[in-house]
Amino acid sequence: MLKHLPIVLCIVFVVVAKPPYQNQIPNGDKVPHPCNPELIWNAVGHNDANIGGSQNLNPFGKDFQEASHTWTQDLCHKDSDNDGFTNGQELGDPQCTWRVGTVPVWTPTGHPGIYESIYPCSRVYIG
Ligand SMILES: [Ca+2]
Repeated sequence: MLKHLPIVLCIVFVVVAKPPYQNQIPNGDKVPHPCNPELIWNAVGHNDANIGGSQNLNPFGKDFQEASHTWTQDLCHKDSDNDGFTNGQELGDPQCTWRVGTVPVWTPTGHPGIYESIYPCSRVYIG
């Protein structure tokens, strides 16, 4: 049993290290950064791509919080960032049929909490 301990610890670390809400929305671990689509915006409900927690929520994060951190029909049909696309369209669930643990119909097309065309990439993003 002890010879397998490092493997077990690695698995536990990977599970614990994953942001808590990524699995609660479609493609939560695949949302592209508006300034570089090759990068992933890990903290989808936050204004910082990689810093989660209860502070600094973006409009989608506030709506997700109001929905009790659940992917509901209302949250899916809502356009949290007012960019003309619903949260479901941006996260790859245009028909709002996704359920936790299933594969979304599409890959994400945008960020549900960041209005991409007005996001200040030149001031905020380096790299
Ligand atoms: Ca939107």
